[in-house]
Amino acid sequence: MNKVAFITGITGQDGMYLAELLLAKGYTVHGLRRRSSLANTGRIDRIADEANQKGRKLVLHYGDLTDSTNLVRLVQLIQPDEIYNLAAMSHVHVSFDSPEYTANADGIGTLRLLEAIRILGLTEKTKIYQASTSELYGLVQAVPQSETTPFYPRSPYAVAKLYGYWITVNYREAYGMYACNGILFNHESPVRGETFVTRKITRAVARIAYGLQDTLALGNLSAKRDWGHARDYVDAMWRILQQDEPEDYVIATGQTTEVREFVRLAFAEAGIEVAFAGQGAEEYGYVVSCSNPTFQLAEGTKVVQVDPRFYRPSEVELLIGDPTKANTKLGWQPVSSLQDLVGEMVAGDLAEAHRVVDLRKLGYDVSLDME
Ligand code: NDP
Ligand code: GDR
Repeated sequence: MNKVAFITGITGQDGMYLAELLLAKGYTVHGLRRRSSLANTGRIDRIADEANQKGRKLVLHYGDLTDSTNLVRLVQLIQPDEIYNLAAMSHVHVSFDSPEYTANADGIGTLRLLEAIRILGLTEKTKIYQASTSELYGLVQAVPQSETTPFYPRSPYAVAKLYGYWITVNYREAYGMYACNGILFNHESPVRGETFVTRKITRAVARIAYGLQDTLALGNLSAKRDWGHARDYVDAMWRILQQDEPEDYVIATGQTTEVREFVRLAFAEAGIEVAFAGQGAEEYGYVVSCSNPTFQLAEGTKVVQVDPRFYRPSEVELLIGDPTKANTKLGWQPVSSLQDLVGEMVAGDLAEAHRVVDLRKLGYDVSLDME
């Protein structure tokens, strides 16, 4: 019998890569989608089509992590072998604007799923993966951060995820459930949400290169993140649920990079050398040289500026993970380097910007959302 998985957050970045992975492994995949006024399945439409063609099964169900009865009904219906709880209000900055909703979806939402398993008597059958985060470490206590580093959350998002982390541990200990946390450090891809800093940067690089946008406005350029590729990280999620014993794991590359450096790398992928000058809110990035003859960017052009609107009320300055446990126990290693990741993201956004330029040349009125 093929295994059955239930993925909450299937329409998000990780949901897309995980659905693809599990379908390729022969799972029947069920996903939770929210009702929205505009289509929100753009990331998984291709995967659903491919699944259809190959006779694989992908089923989407309407629902929401804030709706207990709906979750109980779906878990009853699906009878999953594995649940991957990826759904969340996942934007750290936005969580300061919507703290209560974030607590409800990211914190209590996790409890609702665990309770669904317990109420339905599925504790022996159903394993659950909880999408925990390096944001739990928050204010730096020690680096690199491992499974034993103390937590100090710095945002409503991280505090909500802290509840999700501990309630998962508690249900494992109290009810013997196979419930695990993956403490994942930042992971990105060409389908990363456009308001996370990496995608915001790569999309702006492409638009600036093609003359569709003048400057890229950013907040804290000095924050450091341990960035990996989402494709590698969903493989770790799956491995976490295939072990003899349920445990929690840090998933990271072990390397950290400043936002400022990510900007430089992204522009360099388009053949544009950028340097920084000035300090604090006055800092800016300018073109040193442009080796790509397609792009008309004069030396000295200001392409990056700091906008304090993007500063956070409290910031996480430094994340660098220690993935030793995952390396040794799960046999997990990231495949993509940061350079591969940046290259893939910039290539995707250059192709998109080029398409816009071509359509405009043909007379189509293509507008750009400028989040
Ligand atoms: P995304 O923001 O891309 O996707 C979030 C998903 O959750 C979307 O499918 C979204 O639906 C769904 N969702 C949001 N709120 C609800 C709700 N109330 N009920 C049901 N579904 C909801 O996130 P990622 O794919 O990047 O991340 C996946 C998970 O991993 C998240 O929990 C995130 O917090 C966590 N995480 C992410 C890391 C990263 O670097 N990417 C690192 C560590 C943890 P819709 O499409 O309709 O908006
Ligand atoms: P993060 O990711 O908060 O780490 O959460 P994000 O890409 O939003 O920020 C990373 C760092 O970049 C700084 N920054 C900016 N961030 C954004 N979004 N926009 C800007 O303009 C900007 N300028 C500078 C931020 O201040 C921050 O220091 C992500 C999410 O996927 C979470 O769900 C996940 O849990 C963590 O990663 C691990």
